[in-house]
Amino acid sequence: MPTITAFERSPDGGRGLARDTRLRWALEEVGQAYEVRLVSFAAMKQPAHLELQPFGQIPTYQEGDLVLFETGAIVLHIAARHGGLLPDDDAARSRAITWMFAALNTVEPPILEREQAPYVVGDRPWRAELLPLLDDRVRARLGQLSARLGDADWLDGGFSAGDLMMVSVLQRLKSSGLLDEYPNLAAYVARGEARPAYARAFAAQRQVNAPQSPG
Ligand code: GTB
Repeated sequence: MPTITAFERSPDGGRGLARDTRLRWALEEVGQAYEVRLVSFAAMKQPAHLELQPFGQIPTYQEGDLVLFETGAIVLHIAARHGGLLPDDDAARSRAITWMFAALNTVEPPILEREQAPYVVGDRPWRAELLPLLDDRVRARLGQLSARLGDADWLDGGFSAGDLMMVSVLQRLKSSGLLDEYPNLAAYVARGEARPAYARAFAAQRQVNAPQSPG
């Protein structure tokens, strides 16, 4: 049974935004049981964890002798070994993987940049000019993605690992209000979250991070 690592207590208080949720979701989609080893921030920086994840982060994935890090690589590994997250047709499979990369390499970076900027910039005088520019960089990507999705349910045919990754990336914008400017993207995220496998993954991480709250 694979073992993943997750925050001992996520800073998001159980909103499911830490990246172990992506792995939990993928594992739930394919019906693979898993174990979770919780790690503290301090332990993540210690040699034993750095052996698994050279950047001192969660999540990691261990399956026998195999140790993986990077959620993209891990979800791809899970999807490649089980049915349900990648189409059988070769071309469709490659397109689904393309959407995984698009989520991680094209859509996620401006979202993270926008999220982290206030902490990086602090109270420097140009803060008020910079933050709206970063909002616009996110809007540019959302507009393009929204145009491509149109009124389809998923990015390319049926639900795939590409959608799992894209929904996970977009979730990070939920509290910003930006996603609501693109109703088809907001509905797309809601569709992902309505999947029973996502509900199980969310509940499992919430059990760790907000055990007193029903969610
Ligand atoms: N590219 C790597 C991957 O995809 O696996 C990135 C992994 C990563 O960013 N891990 C974060 C981490 O370990 C946790 S998920 N951070 C600690 C550190 O770097 O020291 C990112 C995250 C953290 C917190 C929230 N939150 O509170 O809302 C959301 C997302």
